[in-house]
Amino acid sequence: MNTMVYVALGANLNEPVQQIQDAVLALKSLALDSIITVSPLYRSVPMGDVEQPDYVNGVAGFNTDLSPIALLDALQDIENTQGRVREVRWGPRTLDLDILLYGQQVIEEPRLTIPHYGMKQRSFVLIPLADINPHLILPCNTELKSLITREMRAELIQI
Ligand code: ROI
Repeated sequence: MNTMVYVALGANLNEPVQQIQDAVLALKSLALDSIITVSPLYRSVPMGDVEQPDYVNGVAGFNTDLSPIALLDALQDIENTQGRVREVRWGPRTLDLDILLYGQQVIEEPRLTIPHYGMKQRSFVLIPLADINPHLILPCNTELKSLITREMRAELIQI
């Protein structure tokens, strides 16, 4: 079964733009016919209390036949290949790949919460997601665009 999935991309260490570009190439291997749509990339101020460099953020969308857990494993493999070490919670990272949406499924498992728990509050997720799918309706039936405020738009600088 093919499912449309959206993955958030984030990086703020070791050439973040390059990290994201490398991740996009790696994600192609998970996508049906290697076709993926990637949003513009944005520079964003770190969310959270840890002092750290600005982030580069974007979103990728693609069809895949991987199950949610197989997709999670594949994303963690890509993060690890690109040198991610799990250190400080909410601290800096070379690469963060989070599943935002897996079709219209709602999943609550120990390793996986979909839709991503913080996505509705995060400008650096909502705006690039709307760039690639402006008419998206979330599984809770909320229109994605309705969550994006003027303040959120002011937070991001397109690269
Ligand atoms: N802040 C921004 N701006 N972008 C991120 O991708 C990001 N990722 C995180 C935390 C530390 C919550 N802050 C972030 O995991």
